[in-house]
Parts: sequence; structure tokens; C-alpha cells
Amino acid sequence: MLIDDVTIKISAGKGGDGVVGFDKNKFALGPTGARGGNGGNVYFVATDDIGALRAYRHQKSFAAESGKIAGYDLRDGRKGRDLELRAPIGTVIHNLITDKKIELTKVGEKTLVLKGGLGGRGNWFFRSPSNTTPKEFEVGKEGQKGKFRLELKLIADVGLVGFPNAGKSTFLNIVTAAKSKVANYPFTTLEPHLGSYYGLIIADIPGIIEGASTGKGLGTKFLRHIERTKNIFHFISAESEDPVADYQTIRTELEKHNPDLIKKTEYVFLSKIDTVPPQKAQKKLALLKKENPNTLPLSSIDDESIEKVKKILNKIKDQRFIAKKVVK
Ligand SMILES: Nc1nc2c(ncn2[C@@H]2O[C@H](COP(=O)(O)OP(=O)(O)OP(=O)(O)O)[C@@H](O)[C@H]2O)c(=O)[nH]1
Ligand SMILES: [Mg+2]
Repeated sequence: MLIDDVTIKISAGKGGDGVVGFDKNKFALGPTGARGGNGGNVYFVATDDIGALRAYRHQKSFAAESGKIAGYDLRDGRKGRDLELRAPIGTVIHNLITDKKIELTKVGEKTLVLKGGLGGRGNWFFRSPSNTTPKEFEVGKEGQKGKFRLELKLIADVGLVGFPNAGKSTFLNIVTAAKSKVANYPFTTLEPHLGSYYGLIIADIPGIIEGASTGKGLGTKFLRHIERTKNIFHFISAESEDPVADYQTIRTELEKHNPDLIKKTEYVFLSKIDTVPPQKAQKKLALLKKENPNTLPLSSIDDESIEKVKKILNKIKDQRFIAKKVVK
């Protein structure tokens, strides 16, 4: 099961206490109480493992190590170890206390979220000409604490959407090395699956039905995974009695979830075209083309139609890499 939304509590380490100490040498009774170590900080580290949030499925609270108490011999206490929590790229980290959010977009990126408390000063720090044997010291400060919601929004280039059973997973498996489960019943795919087409990331999103935005079927929570996707591949089965109604139903559900979804570049595929007589297929295709001229017939058993979709994928891939070059 893909874990894509979890809430955890985290605390940074407390600072170690300072201490009161004196030189044991009879002739030099100066203060020797050192400073406690600082508490460990908390960082999030972005990884390309999209399943990384599973680490927070059961354990819900995490803490960085506290700083160690100071030495009595002028040696500062050891700093507490930092806590590095892994989260997949595409994770939005909502700080539920400050209301700030951070997005992890680059693999390896390390983001500080909570600071450890400062170590307390020992009596050595309080010496002065008028007080050569100070007894003052400080306790370590508490580390910052926080409550965070980790919401994964996959960063894919192409999102596959449509009614259940429209052939989305079959398509993903053909054009990529993914092994998304395929079966002749609705809701075979229960969570998003990713595949890579020469570096282009395609996300297979579980089927949507009318009312999904109000929770019907599997709901639309998975649509968050295509909120950042530039291109939508919309699959409509040629077996459908009314492909235009199907098309509009899905568009409505997408819009209800997030109006930005219907502003994305959309390619429509009349899938499983081999299951209906050619004349009927042509009629359905013509009707869909009125909705979106970027409509193509598709059959998983017809290499020619697959090649046509690959051409679109190649075009998207080229655009993406050109865009990357310009950014660099
Ligand atoms: N004849 C024919 N059958 C197809 C084609 N594409 C998919 N199928 C079959 O249609 C059924 C559903 O395919 P899936 O790929 O699981 O459909 P899906 O859209 O991923 O479905 P959900 O995961 O339930 O949303 C399976 O039995 C596939 O073998 C096609 O082009 N032609
Ligand atoms: Mg599927």
C-alpha cells in the first residue's frame, strides 16, 4: 500500500546542561564547569523511493538526540545526533503549528525543520574578577517541537485517468517496465503506479467514477498525484455506450477535485478499440474529437496505435528535456 499522507510529531534534541566544577588543584581553584552539547536538529532528506513514507505508518513520534551534559573539566558535552527523516520527492511537508509548508523536489535535498536546543553554559562562563568561584550554570534549552503532515504529491510527467477498466494499467505496462495489475473488473488498480518511459514518468491513477469527488468508489484523493503533472492521458473505453458522457463525467470530477486539472494538456484515447466493429468505433471517435481534437484510437493489441501514442510521449519527452536545458 502506498503511504501518501501521514501526520507525525517530531522534537529536536534538548541542549545538555552546563555544570558547576572547580579545578581540583589546590593552588588553582578556578571554575571548570563546561557547556552542555547542543541538541540534535531535525532534517528531512528527499529520496527517490516513493514508498519512503511507510516509515511513518506505525511509529508516529520521532525525536533527535539530546545534547550531553557538560564535563566538570572544561570539556563541553557532546552534541546530540541530528535526526534525518526520509521522505520521497514530491512530498509537501505541512508544519501544522506554524502553517508553513515546504516541498521536497530534489533527490538528496536536506531541509532543516526543527532546531535543537542550545547547551547550557557551565560555571566557567560566569567567572569574573569579582567572582572567581561562580556557582552559576544554565540548564540546556528545549529543542523545537512540531507536528507535521507529510503529503505525497507524485511528480509525474503524464497522468493516466479514466473510468475503471478502461485499459490504463495495460497501457502503462506496455510502454514502460511497470507491472501494474490488470484484470477485467473495475478498480483493479487501488493505488497509483509509476512507470518510466525513457525517463518520462507516467502515473497510473486508480479509476474514477461519477461522484468520486464526493467519495464514491475510491474517491479522488489519488488525483493529488497528478496536480503537478503537465499532461493528462484520458482513457475512454470504446465499449462505452456513451463515450462523450464518460468524457464529461471524468472532466467534471477532475474539475471538482481541483479546477487546475482541466487546464492541463489533455490527450484523449478511445481505448480497447478492437472490441467494437470499426464503423461504431469511427462514430465514437468522431464524437470525442468534437470534445477534444487530440483524440486517438488505441488498442493494446495493435502495435500501430501504440506507436502513435509513443510519438506523443516522445514529443512530451523532448519538450521536457528542452525545458530542462533552458532552466540550466
Ligand atoms: N481487447 C482489449 N482488451 C483490453 C485492452 N486494454 C485493456 N484490456 C483489458 O481490459 C481489462 C481492464 O484493463 P486494465 O488495464 O486493468 O484497466 P484499468 O483502466 O487499469 O482499470 P482499473 O485499474 O480498474 O481502473 C483487462 O481485462 C485488460 O486485459 C485493449 O486494448 N483491447
Ligand atoms: Mg488499472
